[in-house]
Amino acid sequence: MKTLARYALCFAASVLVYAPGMVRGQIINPYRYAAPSAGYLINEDFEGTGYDNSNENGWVEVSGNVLEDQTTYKAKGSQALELSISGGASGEVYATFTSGTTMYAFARFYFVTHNSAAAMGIIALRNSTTTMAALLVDGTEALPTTQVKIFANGSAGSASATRLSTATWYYAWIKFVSGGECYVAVSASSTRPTADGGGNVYLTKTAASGSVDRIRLAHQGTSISGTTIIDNVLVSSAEIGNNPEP
Ligand SMILES: [Ca+2]
Ligand SMILES: [Ca+2]
Repeated sequence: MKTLARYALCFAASVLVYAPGMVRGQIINPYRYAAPSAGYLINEDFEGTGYDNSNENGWVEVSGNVLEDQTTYKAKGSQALELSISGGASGEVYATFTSGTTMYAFARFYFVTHNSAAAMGIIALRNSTTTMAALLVDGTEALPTTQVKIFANGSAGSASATRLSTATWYYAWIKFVSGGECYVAVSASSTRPTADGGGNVYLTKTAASGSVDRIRLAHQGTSISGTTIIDNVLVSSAEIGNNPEP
């Protein structure tokens, strides 16, 4: 390479690696600006003060008592999200991501208390106006067990043969595909179920056509009181398998 061209290349490279606040010549740690985990649109463990800040748009706390630094109950690391409501309030927290027509999500959840008189969305894949696919727990079963349903195309499907309990960490998976068959899967083990019953939840329903750009967690309506913990939240355009990101 000719000397002039070499100087030009070196200058261009030095401009490219320089950023405000840096000492010129400092090498950028490539991991500092890397995505939190390859392939995930959201990868949130609630570690450290506040959120992981692992997606560009962050989290929005709409209502309820939302504690993102809760340390008593956690599935991964030392902190998890707690959402609790009482006295006829509602609770909602969500995060946005790049819109898609096929989307998968995963989370760990745990009921500390659950006094439900209405459906509650544990994981919902939504757009700004519509829930396209969601994992619901229904309020019609006696405590401490509760029914699980899939919500898609404007209504809930039939209940799972398996009921959920308080004081148990569950793994949850959900699939949304525009105009196609969605699933919700729940297990106390890290293996994603493909059949309903025997302690596992696996339910399917056809979704309406549309796209999703946000995940809503532990959404509680005004007829519910209780405390729900969420940890290890993942969103991807590719299917999420057994025990991801343990
Ligand atoms: Ca955590
Ligand atoms: Ca935190």
